[in-house]
Amino acid sequence: AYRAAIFDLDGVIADTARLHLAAWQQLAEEEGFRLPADADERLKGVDRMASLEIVLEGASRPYREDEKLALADRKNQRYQQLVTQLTPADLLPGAAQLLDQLAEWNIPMALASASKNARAVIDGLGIAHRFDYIADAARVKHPKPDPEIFTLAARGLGVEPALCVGIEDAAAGVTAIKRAGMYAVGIGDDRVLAEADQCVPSLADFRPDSCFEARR
Ligand code: B16
Ligand code: MG
Repeated sequence: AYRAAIFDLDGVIADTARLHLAAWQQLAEEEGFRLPADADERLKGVDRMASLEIVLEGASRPYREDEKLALADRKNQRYQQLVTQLTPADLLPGAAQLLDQLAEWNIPMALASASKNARAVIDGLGIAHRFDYIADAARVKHPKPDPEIFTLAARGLGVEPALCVGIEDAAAGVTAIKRAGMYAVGIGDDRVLAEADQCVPSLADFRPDSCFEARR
């Protein structure tokens, strides 16, 4: 059995992808352009500045570096406003039950989210007390699919990567988990997440006893 669980946040535990998208949409409207049609899928797990580059594909003029930083900042202000409205009702199906079960089994848990707003999100969702370690996205130099954030989370928990289970909804995230040497659970479409060791449509379909057992 594995010894620790390391979770991605957006799209796995929290229904926040729609909030990111709404904030980008608002920005695009203010700037007078449209988001690329496949923006929602492509923005999954991608950090803020890389997300901006995707969003700007639809823009009608090039933006300077200083303008890009200002745009990213404006999007983040819109997003943070939306995050203040999060409640436990915004947990994705199965998330609360799984966190409860793993806590009961004494399985250490960490968060490995690319979001610099992860702390505010889990506070709003009422699940901050479940995590023994939160990998700080601001400290991570190489974004997913680099394994850095998952490796950092395992180190934070003090558990060897080979004994960790990583749980992700983005293909780049699943790749990051595998490169970290962990067992990967994919949440979503198994054609997109083909690299995962196990793929389920949602956390509600994940059987904790397929990876973990109670510890004392
Ligand atoms: P922020 P994850 C990612 O979180 C989101 O999926 C992605 O859409 C977002 O742009 C990124 O966090 C950065 O978020 O702007 O709040 O720092 O899926 O890795 O939990
Ligand atoms: Mg995600």
